[in-house]
Amino acid sequence: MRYLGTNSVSPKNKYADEAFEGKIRQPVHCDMIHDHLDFPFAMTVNIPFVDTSVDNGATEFWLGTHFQGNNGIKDPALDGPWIAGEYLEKRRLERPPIRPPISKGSLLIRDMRLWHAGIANETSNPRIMLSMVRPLFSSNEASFRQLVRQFNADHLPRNKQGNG
Ligand SMILES: O=C(O)CCC(=O)C(=O)O
Repeated sequence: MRYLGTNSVSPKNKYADEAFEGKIRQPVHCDMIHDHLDFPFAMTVNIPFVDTSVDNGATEFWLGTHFQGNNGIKDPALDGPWIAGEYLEKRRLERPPIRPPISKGSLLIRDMRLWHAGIANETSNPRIMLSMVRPLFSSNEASFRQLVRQFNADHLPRNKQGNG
């Protein structure tokens, strides 16, 4: 479990409080700052503890972006998982983001690579949401090690491929 009580990437980063009234929106990001694998490898589960709506900052989702994840498109000027503006603007023209209302207690399960952002809460009631990231494979599973070997073979120079 990453946090309970606010809903942001990390309590340490400056966008941690967008769940409360009057805060700024998060930059668009995928979960986790490391480069992503090219296949589904982790899921995020969100459970809002209050009904979410556009007014209280319902999360913005960029559908279809999980196929790309964050590979090579993080903003190098910012210290974080944030997607660079040029990629956001390109994607916005292809398929703009959505902000669906989500009922309290719903389970929202998404590929961890999906671009998303928490939005400023315009109400005086905190928008509380539980957020958990779970791997889809155990790192001991042969099938997972095979996928990582294949990924490395496709993406890394031969001297950096290791044994997977
Ligand atoms: O505050 C939000 O709605 C988004 C939180 C978030 O970035 C996450 O759960 O990974």
